[in-house]
Amino acid sequence: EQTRSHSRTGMDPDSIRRGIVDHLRYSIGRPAATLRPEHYYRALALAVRDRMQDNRVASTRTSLELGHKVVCYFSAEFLMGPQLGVNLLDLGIEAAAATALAELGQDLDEVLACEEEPGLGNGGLGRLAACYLDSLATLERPAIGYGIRYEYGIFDQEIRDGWQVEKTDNWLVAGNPWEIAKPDVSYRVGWRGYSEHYRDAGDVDRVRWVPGRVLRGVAYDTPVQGYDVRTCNVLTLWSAHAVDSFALAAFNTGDYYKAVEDEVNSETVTKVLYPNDEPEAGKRLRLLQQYFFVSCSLQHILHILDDLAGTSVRALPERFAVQLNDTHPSIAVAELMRLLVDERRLDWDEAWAITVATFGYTNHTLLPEALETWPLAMFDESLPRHLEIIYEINRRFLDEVRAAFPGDEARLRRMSLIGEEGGKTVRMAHLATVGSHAINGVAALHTELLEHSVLADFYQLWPERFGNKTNGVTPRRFLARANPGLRELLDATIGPGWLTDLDRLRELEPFADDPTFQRQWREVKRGNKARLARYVHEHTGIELNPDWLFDIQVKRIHEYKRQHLNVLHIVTLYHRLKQDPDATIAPRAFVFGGKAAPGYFLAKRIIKLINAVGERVNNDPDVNRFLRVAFVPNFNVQNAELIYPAADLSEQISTAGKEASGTGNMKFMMNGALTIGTLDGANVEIRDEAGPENFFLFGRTADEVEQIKRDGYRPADYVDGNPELAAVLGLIGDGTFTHGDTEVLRPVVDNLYRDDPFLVLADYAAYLEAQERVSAAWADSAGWTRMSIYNSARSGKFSSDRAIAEYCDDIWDVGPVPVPK
Ligand code: DL6
Repeated sequence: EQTRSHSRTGMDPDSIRRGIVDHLRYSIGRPAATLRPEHYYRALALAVRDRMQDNRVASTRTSLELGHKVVCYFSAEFLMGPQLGVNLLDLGIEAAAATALAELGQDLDEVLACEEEPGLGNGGLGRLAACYLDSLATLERPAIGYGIRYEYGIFDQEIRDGWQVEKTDNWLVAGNPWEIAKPDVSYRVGWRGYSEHYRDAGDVDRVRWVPGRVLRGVAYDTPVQGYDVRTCNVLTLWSAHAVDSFALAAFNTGDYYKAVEDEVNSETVTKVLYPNDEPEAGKRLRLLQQYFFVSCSLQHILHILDDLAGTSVRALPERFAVQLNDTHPSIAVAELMRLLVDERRLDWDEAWAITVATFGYTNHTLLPEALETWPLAMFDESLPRHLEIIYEINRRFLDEVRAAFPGDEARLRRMSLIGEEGGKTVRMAHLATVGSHAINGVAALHTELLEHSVLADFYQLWPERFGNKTNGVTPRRFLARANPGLRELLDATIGPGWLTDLDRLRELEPFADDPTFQRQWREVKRGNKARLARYVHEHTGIELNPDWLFDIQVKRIHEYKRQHLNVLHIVTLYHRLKQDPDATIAPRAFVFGGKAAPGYFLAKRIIKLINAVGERVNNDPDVNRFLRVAFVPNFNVQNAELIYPAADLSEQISTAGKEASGTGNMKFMMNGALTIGTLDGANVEIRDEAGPENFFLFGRTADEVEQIKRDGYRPADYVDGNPELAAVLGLIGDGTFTHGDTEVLRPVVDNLYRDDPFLVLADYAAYLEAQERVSAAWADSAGWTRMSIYNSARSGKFSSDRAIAEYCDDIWDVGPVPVPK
């Protein structure tokens, strides 16, 4: 048995080759002559999954047998990215797999390129969840990620005539070799209906919910392997189905069609990811999605608890820590109360103590329009019993507030779980806050703003519940996988081990001025730039010169992230070059990437603006010797891995106080880019770590932004006082970049001139000045290289391993559980 299992899942090239061949034959089943790289991809993925499953079984056994606490990360989004490459890295079998494939006449890179990435997230929030799963496994903490198995993830973006065009992302069409369907792990989830009061056998008043509709959730499990450890955790995603779909068919053919219709309707619940990076109130299906995955997950957790011999539901907080990733899963607070009070018949106080001890809540946004609320009437119709529970939570909570702040009626109104302004609503951030023992922001500045603005009243009531957990990103994917050249150089310079102890990058500092090391550093960067240039050329036809400064901004397109400020700089340079034919500037390639929410009018115009300016700049011989502009279509995890390592300059230019943290800023820094940025989100800490001399700071602070707004901001004043800015806006508005069309970009110019809600014009002059400092620094190649080395060397804090260790110590109380090899 031992030998058999060894040969089936051995880690040597021979066993892997046998695994591939077996899966080609038994799982894929195509004649040898018709096999293409995508078939080898699936066969290798299945062979790798087999090896992870061995670890998964051992991990489950270890954590259950030893009675350890498990982290449950509830998130409506997990932006996992391609799996094969990182799984090979984590298992330490990259070389063995390459050899095995070569023996079968296949190239690993070509096979890797066949993977369709699961885009089950919009941006930073979903990608953070994926990085955290990676670190939990690598730090050997037992964990389950719980989310939604969307059939269609974030749309694919095409650029046509400079405009974003959305295409559905049919990621499951060729099958998903990483997941294992678990039809036997299935739960019923109610919806609508009414509550019924009754007396139980012990003569106690009880309530039961009689749902009007019922769905069934089925688990799909994806193993999540830790790096260089045996721990393999799991991501459980729920898929919606009808209950007993065809049961009616036997009785009545008319009902047969009704039953099929029910099946189709039920499946729509997990059909598609909502493509907004900030939530949008009022979408009933979205509320159902949230409730659906939360209910399945909590039922699953209670089920695991029931299966543990001798463990009562009262032990929930000792065995499970549930983290709410933003408010999307916050209905969990009411659902757990329902499960405990209505179904498990605990009394309210005991159930509430368990609930609060179980949940932690991470806030990811301060933007008021992004704080999730649900219209009360819609909520009542959809989840009537939950609304009753929320009313009761609110009644008791407001009593507590009244006792702490007697006579403060305004405070009660501000803190209530029910909002009154503009029609009654359920405030999900308040529900999450009241139902959690720990509440955190995602960067130091963000947490401070949270404590003093959006959640100030709650902070005053329970200061001890608040804390900061600055985000982090996984160096396995964003350094080792994305930047193999740098990985090799690091191994050679500071020796192995840094990949799980990123603070060790500090050992690079003594080499920062060493000419040989500097040359090697520049060679790696140039190679990465050449690699990106090839990709850009292939996908846009635009040629970029890898010897130029690569100035990159990739992230969701949003006014507060201010891609248009970046464009104003480009147009300023264009204008200067056109005005003075003798002018020269340090040549720069500007690279953009990012998706706009399909309904976000201005964000889509900003994409058009970037592409229109790019078209003109790239084709004008007066300027294209110095400037190029490329928009990389369909920014996703896969092409992100090519983009971050190629940057010289990272654009982090959001209006101060608006970006909760940012995580792209960390990925750029790790890969040696210098940041031009505002004092916003984690930029503040990036600058602290890198040293102010290695960071290009500009712009108003969060306090100044608020002050300007209080004083009555008039953007036109900034145009009137700055002829160059006036000329730049004039060029955008007068059709220079749009073949004479003066209407296309008018909304962008008008918005800036009249409202400019994110202070683009107020920060324009400071941004230009900072960009001049960038150009001056770039002219000194050794100086720039030193700053680049310092940025990487000091990026250790931004590893998700550090962030997860803090969550484990301060919020979850979960220690390492090594799984014996
Ligand atoms: O915390 C992850 C990420 C932050 O880095 C970004 O700064 C922040 O904008 C993003 N927040 C959201 C908000 N979505 N909602 N709600 O995506 O979170």
